[in-house]
Formats: sequence, structure tokens, C-alpha cells
Amino acid sequence: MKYPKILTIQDISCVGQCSLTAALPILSAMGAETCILPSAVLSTHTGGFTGYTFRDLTDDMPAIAAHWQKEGIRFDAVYTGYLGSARQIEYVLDIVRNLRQDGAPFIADPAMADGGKLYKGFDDAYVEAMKPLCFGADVILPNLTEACLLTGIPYREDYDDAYIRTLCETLHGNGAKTVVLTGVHLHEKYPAYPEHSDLTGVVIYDGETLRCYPHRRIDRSCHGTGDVFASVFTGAYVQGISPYQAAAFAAEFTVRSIEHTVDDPDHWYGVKFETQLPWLCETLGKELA
Ligand code: PXL
Repeated sequence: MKYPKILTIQDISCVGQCSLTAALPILSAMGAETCILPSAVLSTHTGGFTGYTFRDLTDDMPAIAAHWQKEGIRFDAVYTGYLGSARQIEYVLDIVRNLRQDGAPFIADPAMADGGKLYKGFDDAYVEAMKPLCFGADVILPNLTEACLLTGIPYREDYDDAYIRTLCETLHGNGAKTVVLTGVHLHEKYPAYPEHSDLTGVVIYDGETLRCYPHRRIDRSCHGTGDVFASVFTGAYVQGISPYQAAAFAAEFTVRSIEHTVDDPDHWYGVKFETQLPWLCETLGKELA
């Protein structure tokens, strides 16, 4: 098993089981040294809480990056998520360009929208600023809404395979080397789980092959699942696991985490992914054996 040094750049939502409070334990459990650059500090995430605090850390970034540069610190992978401002994305691009080891992958989760809508606080300027970051990534991990915003293709709830293919090809055509599109509704096309008539899947496209990993769909939207998925994907991918296998692994972990949460109506703000960390370590160990 490798011992990669990963830098992840996303916010600290102090309460809410998303962003860094998910990425850090997940990547550590997967055997990676996990360095963090907080993009902002919030008292909670913005999905369902009101009155949260928000401290943008954009102005701290250049000095942090300059210090790392001076110390000769380099990372074996950079993984970005929810960022603090459109202006911050310029600094993040510099870090991605200058602080990676040769050949180190850059994984971008746009983390800006879901269900056809931008998250609170983001606007068109933020989407524009995100484009060069996401299109320069080795792997991009959008949901359908983010894929639409990045490509300018109208968001639809009802779609077919051709629509999904066009989204993936357009993202790839703009420069993203591998596209991992999450939350794709598969209707009844995939018989792998006959007990679930309604399936969701992850679509993986590398410019040549488009593959789909179908998984169980739980009829409840949960906060932070995109971050949980992206963290497990990154932890697996940096171990040399293929994008398809890493996406399948991340989907299984995410679904298990949701399944361990849905019976608790008070736990509406996140998923109890911590309960699945032993499964994660054990399964990763077996994959790499
Ligand atoms: O899970 C994505 C996310 C991350 N960080 C913050 C958020 C959200 C989604 O709403 O509000 C602060």
C-alpha cells in the first residue's frame, strides 16, 4: 500500500459532516497523509441551517502557499471541493500548478450545486471561475447539476443515455481527462438490483469508454454525500485503483453510510459515515492485497 501525501482544499463546516470533517477522517483511514487548506470556516454547512457564520480564508491562501513553496513541500495529489470565493479559485489554480509532485493527479469536485440549483452564496461568476479549475483536472467529480452548469447544457430531470453521454463528452472535450458523473438516474434499465425499481448510478468516462456503475438508491436526499463519495474516490484512486473501481468503491461506501442514517430522523444534516470506516479499511486492504 502506498503512503501518499494528499492536499485537500475545501471548507471547514464545524458541524455538518461534510467537506474537511469528512475528507480528513476518510483519507486518513485509507492510509494517506492528509494535508488540508481550509477555504472558509463556517459554523455549519449551508444546506438547511440558517444563520450560519462564514469566514472566507481567501486572503490567507497566498502566504500559506508561499510558506509551503519555501519549505519545498510538494503533494502526491491535490483534491479540491467547496471553495470560499470566485477570487480564491485563482490561488487554488496556482497551488495546483506549483505544489504538486511531477505526475501527481489533480481531482476536482465542483461542490457548488445540486438538484438543479447553486448552493446558497454562489453565483454565475463563481461558476465561470470554476471552469478553468475543473477543466484542468485529471478527474472531475460533478453531479448532474454541476455538469450542466459547467457545460451550459440545460439541467433536466428527465433524460436519456444520449443526454448523459453529451454531458460527459462536453466536459471531456473542455479538458477534464476523466469524468465521474454521480447521481445518474437509471430508471429500470439495470437489473442488477431487482428489488429496487429505481436505480441510481455513477457514470465514468475517460474519452474512450463510457461505463456505468449502478447502485441502490435511497429515497432521501442527504447532505454531504458528494463529499463522502469524492473523498473515498480520491483515497482509492491515489492507491492506483482505476477510476471505475474507485467510483464503485466510493458509491458502495456512500450508500452504506446513507443506509446507516435513514432510520434516524433527527440526523437530517449529514450521513453517519464514521460507522462505515472499519468496512472501508478492511475492503481497501483486500482490494490492494
Ligand atoms: O457538501 C457540500 C457542501 C460543502 N460545504 C458547505 C456546504 C455544502 C453544501 O451545501 O454548504 C459549506
